[in-house]
Amino acid sequence: MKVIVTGILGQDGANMVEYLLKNTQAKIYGMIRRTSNPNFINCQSFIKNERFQLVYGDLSDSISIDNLVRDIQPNYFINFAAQSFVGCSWEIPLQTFDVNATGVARCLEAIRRFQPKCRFYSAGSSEEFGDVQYSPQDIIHPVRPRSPYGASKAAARHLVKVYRESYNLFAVHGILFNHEGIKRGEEFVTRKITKGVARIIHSIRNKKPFAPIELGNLDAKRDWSDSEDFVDGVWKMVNQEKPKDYVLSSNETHTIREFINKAFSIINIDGVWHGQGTNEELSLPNYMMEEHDIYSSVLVKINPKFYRPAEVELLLGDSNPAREELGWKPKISFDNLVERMVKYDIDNFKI
Ligand code: GDR
Repeated sequence: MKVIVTGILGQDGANMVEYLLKNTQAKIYGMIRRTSNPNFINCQSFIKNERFQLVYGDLSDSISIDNLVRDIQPNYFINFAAQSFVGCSWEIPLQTFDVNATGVARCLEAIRRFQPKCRFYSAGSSEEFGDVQYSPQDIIHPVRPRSPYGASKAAARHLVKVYRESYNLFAVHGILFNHEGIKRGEEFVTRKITKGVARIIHSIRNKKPFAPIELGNLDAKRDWSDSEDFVDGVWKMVNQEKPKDYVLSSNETHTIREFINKAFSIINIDGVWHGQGTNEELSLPNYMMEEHDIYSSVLVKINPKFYRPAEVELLLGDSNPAREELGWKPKISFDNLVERMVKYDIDNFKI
C-alpha cells in the first residue's frame, strides 16, 4: 500500500505520517516544496524511517503533481498542504486560492488521469461556515466564508464533489474544526498563547521582567481539538465503503479568553482582567507582584494589528455522525490539550 501525504512539515501532515507508520504497513511518500531552508522540526520521528520517503512537489505546479501520481501510483493521496493561516489570506488572496482551491483541482486531475482508483482526502475547514446561521454546525450548514482562506476551502469542497460525481472518484472533503497540539505553528492563537505562557513563567522564575502576549480578538469562540485525534478521523474517512464528507470537532466551544485563563492556570497564575476593547489587559494578581518582586505585571494586552478585516465569531461543531458512522472518538479533551501544550512549551523553552 502506498500513500502520498502532502504538507508534512506542518502539524497535520506530520501527525498523519506518524499515525500511518504506527497503524499501517504502508509506504509513505511525504511531499515537500523546494525551499532553501525547510524546517523538519515536526518530522524528526520519521524522517529516517525506511517506510518513509521524501518527495518534491508543489500544489501550484501541476506537472509535479502529475509526475508524482503517475510514478508512485498511490492507493491514497492525503492533502494537508495549504496556505493555512486565515489571518494572512487577505494579504495573499491569490496565492491562498491557487494553493488551496486550484491545487486541489490539480490533485484531482492527476488522480483522474493517472490513478483513478486512488482515494483522495481534501482538508476542509470550519472556516467554510463563516458567519454561522445556527449552532452546532453540521455538514449541511450553509457555506458562508468570511475570508479568502474560507472561500478557497469552500471552492475545494465543491471541486471534490464535482470530481466525485463526474468521474466516480473516491474523494472526500473533511470539515475539520480547529485542531492544535505540540506541533502547531507559532502564529496560530493557541500556540502563540502557550509559547507566551512558557516565556513568562521562565521570566518570573528568574525574576526578570517580561513583555505581555499581544493578541487580537479575544471574544471569538472556537471548537478546539487535538490534531492527533483528527488524523485518526481522517484515516477512517478515507477508508469508508463509499465516499462521504464528515465534520470532525470536539462539540464544545470556548472563547480565546477562556483558552488564556486555562493556559495560565496550568502555571498557577490566576490573572486579573481589566479594561475593555483595545484597552483590555490581563495582569498578575497583586499578591504575586509582591511575592515575586517583578517589575512588569501585564500578561496579555490587545494589539489591534491582530484584528481581522472580517471575523468568524463563533464555531461549534457537530461531529456526531462521524462518531456514530465511522466509530471515531476523540481522546484528548480541551483541558488536556491546553495542559499538554503549555507543559511541552515550558519543558522545551529556549530564549
Ligand atoms: P483560525 O485559527 O483562524 O480559527 O483557523 P487562529 O488560531 O489563527 O485564530 C483563532 C481565533 O483567534 C483570534 N485571535 C488571534 N489569532 C491569531 N492567529 N493571532 C492572534 O494574535 C489572535 N488574537 C486573537 C482570531 O481572530 C480567530 O478568531 C484555524 C487554521 O488552522 C485554519 O487553517 C483551519 O482551517 C481552521 O482553524 C479550522
